[in-house]
Amino acid sequence: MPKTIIISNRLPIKVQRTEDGLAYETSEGGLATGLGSIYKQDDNIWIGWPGTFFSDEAEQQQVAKDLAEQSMRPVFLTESEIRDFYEGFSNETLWPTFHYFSQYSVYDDTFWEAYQQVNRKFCKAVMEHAEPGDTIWVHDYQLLLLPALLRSEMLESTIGFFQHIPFPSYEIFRLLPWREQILQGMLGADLIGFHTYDDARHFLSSVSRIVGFNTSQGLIDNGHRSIMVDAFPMGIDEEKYATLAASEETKAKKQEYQEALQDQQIILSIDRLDYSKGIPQRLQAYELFLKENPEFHGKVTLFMLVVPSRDQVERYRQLKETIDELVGRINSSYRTITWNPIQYFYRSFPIEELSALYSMAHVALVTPMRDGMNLVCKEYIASKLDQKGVLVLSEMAGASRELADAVLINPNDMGQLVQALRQALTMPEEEQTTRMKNMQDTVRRYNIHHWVEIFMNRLDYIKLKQMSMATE
Ligand code: GDG
Repeated sequence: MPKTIIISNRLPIKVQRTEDGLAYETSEGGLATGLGSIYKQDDNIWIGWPGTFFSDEAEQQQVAKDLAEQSMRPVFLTESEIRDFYEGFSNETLWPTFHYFSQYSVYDDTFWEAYQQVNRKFCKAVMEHAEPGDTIWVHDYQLLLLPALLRSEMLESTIGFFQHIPFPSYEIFRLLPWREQILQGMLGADLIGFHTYDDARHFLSSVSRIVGFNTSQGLIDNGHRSIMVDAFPMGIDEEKYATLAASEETKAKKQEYQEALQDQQIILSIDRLDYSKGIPQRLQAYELFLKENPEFHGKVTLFMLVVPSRDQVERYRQLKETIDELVGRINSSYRTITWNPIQYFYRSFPIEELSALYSMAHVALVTPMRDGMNLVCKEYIASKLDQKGVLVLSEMAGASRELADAVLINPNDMGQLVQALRQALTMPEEEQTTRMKNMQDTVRRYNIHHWVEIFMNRLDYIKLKQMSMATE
């Protein structure tokens, strides 16, 4: 029976060596939940890196055997591959360019070589399991060359590709020395999905200008096949967040936090450490807000969670220092014996505590400079069982296209951010509820399961269309 193969750089599990042998920790991420309904069924599988280096062959065999029981197949990467392919080309070349920080991009042939080599390694791993008739779904910017590599091995197969980060405008994308090879790599797919129509439009424009293919109404004609490009805004497992928020554990945590914070108004900020998330700009806006609104002193707390990420990369280390300094400056300037303007944490929280923070926060401050979608804001909305609370959201996040009832801001406009904070903290309850209800409807309807379903349906549709065009 034909099967579905999901491929991403990381498997939805982390394998670790412990004193008692190998330990397996499954991911709770949204993608893992959504695709769980696919890869755990029938003979379907998920292929990716297990997150730890294994050079010993016996150990690799053990990991492969254990993962096979959970429908996963590992691709083992070496330390130098992770350095040059992942930290290098993926995170120091593609990530900054795709997030409009091209001045941070490193153009290094060694990185590019490693990127090609690892994409070929993934292709080989897929070919060990793929059979004619299988459906293949490749995820994200680490594997942009994989669709074409797979196509050259299996001309007739059904290949979908989804990019979780933005696709920049042609003027930015064309700065990449390997722009054409990257587009050709993606064009091996039958369906190419992005979070927003703007991302899809930018991609189409790059294809027509750089590769010269005809593009019309979301279809690309490469001379052999019709390739479909469309927007699929990713949702979350809304039910999971609503259930968590109603749990006794979350309620107890919420009460504990509220007592500790003495019923202050809480502004919540949660991100991975990344310059695309606009954390320093957010802190500067909060500092200005405190300066201009002394009546809020002692009454409001910014609860800021920064989750460690990519801290081997120098730019991320610098960003961490900038944030530390800003938090120190703001707290030392405004704190009193009984009040701290910012509660700052540089670590990851268990999901139950995250849920308590979401459900107690009066305001969620989500102000990325650029973000493919941003799931944190959707998780906040799903956790608001009492339908109170305000979302302040950057126009530069993909989520802003769906959440028109948020207080939308341009993260570069300090004055507007300060104004939005004031508006959020003083918004009448009735207005909060109206806005929250509308946003909850959207988050509930367009959840992660809906996202998976429409992507897969569209993939079937384009395949059928290609076949009917071939027989015409
Ligand atoms: C990429 C794109 C796109 C955060 N802190 C903790 C924690 N988290 C979880 C959140 C959320 C996830 O991490 C972050 O997701 P985002 O979507 O906000 O951001 P990226 O990681 O940059 O994701 C993005 C996404 O892919 C999906 O396509 O939306 O634009 O950049 O789920 O809950 N989870 C736990 N503890 C924490 O402290 N357990």
